Amino acid sequence: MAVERTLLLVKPDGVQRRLVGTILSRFESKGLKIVGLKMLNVTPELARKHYEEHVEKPFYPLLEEFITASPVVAIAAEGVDAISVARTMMGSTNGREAAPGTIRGDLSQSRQMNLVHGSDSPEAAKRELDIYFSAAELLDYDLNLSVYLA
Ligand code: RTP
Ligand code: MG
Repeated sequence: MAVERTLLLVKPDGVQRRLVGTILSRFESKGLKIVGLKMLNVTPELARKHYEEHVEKPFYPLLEEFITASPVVAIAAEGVDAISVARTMMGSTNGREAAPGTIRGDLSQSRQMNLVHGSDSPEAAKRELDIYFSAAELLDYDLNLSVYLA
């Protein structure tokens, strides 16, 4: 059990389908803490960095076209075992095979347009958080209710 940070993306299909709030809400409701949040266009250069393990694969050109087509929302999320918790919530890659109850299983029917990305290991999370966020954009704060007290 360790507190981890993970890089999550709402992919272009999630933004196009106006599911940003829904997807963010699922992670928040689960108890993950948002420590960074931004909307950006993924450039081809950024896509090659992010998906470096896939660059030589046959599906890469289509993946690059898809991920650069319109903005994404990048989320840095923190929690105990946040990396695997988020991956479990996302479901398997192909939306048609992803289990009901998962984000992809409930909301996607596509192998490519599967709404979300989540880092798959601590090494990947560190690498991907560095790609999408500067140190200053990742915030340390306590969750406590006193901010609501008048
Ligand atoms: P992600 O990296 O985006 O969190 O997704 P993942 O681990 O579940 O899947 P991965 O194998 O890493 O693939 C990265 C993304 O590439 C697209 N893809 N298209 N057409 C295809 O055969 C194919 N396979 C993968 C998907 O958008 C997938 O999430
Ligand atoms: Mg992956």
